[in-house]
Amino acid sequence: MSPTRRTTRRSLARRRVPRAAALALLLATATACANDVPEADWSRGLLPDHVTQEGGVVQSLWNGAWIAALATGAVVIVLILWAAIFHRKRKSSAELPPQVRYNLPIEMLYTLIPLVMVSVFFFFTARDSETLTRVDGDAPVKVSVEAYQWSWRFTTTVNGQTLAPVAGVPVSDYNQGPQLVLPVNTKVEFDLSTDDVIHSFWVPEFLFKRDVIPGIPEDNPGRKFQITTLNRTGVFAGRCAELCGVDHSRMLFSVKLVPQAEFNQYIATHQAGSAQ
Ligand SMILES: [Cu+2]
Repeated sequence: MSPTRRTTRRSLARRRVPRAAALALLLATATACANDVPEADWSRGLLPDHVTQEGGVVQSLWNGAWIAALATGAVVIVLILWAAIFHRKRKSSAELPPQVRYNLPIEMLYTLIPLVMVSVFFFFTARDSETLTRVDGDAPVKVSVEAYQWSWRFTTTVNGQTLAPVAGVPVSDYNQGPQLVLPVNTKVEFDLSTDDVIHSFWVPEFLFKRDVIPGIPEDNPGRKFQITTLNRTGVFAGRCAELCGVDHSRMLFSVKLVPQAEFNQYIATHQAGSAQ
C-alpha cells in the first residue's frame, strides 16, 4: 500500500470518529425526547406491552411470524454456506461438476415447501384478522371517535347514557391532548368517522390501528372495531397514523384505563350537558 493511501485512510478514520459520536448523541437525544414511545422489549419481539385481549392475539401472531421467519432464514443461510464451502470448484479438477437437470423430487420439494409456508402464514393471519375485526354483541361502553384536522373528539356512551364529548387541539405532548377514559376489564366498541381527510386511529398499546375514512355510512362495519381492556391501569399515548396535513404529528391524545369505581365517578362528573 502506498504511503499516500495509508494517510488518506487514517484521516478518513479520524473523520469518522466524531461523526459516529455525533450520531450516537443524536440517537440518545431523540430517544430521550420521545416520551410517548412505549418501551420495546425483545421478549415481545419489540412490540409494546399490550393492554387489550386483542393485543394478545396480535402478539402471538407476531411471535409466530418472526420466529418462523428467523428459522427459515437460518435454514437458508446454512444451506448457502454448505453449498459454498463443501461444493467449491476444486483447483485440481478442470471439469465441471455433474450437471443435474429436471430433478423431479427436488423441484417438487422447492415448490411444495414455500406453498406450505405461505398457507400456514395465511391460515393464522386470516384466523386472527377475523377475530380482531369481529364486531358482535352489545359492548357496555361505546366510543364515537371523530377525527379532524388535527385532533380528535371522543363521545362515550355507557349503557345508553351519553357523556359530554372530549375534543382536542393539536399539541406536542400527548398528556395535553384529549383524553379518553375507559374502564379496565370491559368490552369497548369504537366507531370511527371524519369529515375532512383520511386519518388513522392508533394506540400503540392496543397493537391495532384503523383508518378513519370520510364518507363511510354509519352502518358500515368497517367503521367499527371492539376491544376488551385488560386489568391494566395507566395512561397510554395515541396518535394519528396517516399523514393528514401540516399538524398530523400533533394529533396526539391519550387513553386512560381506570378501575370500574373510578370510571363510575368519571361518568358522574361528565354527564352530557354538565359544565365539564
Ligand atoms: Cu390525522
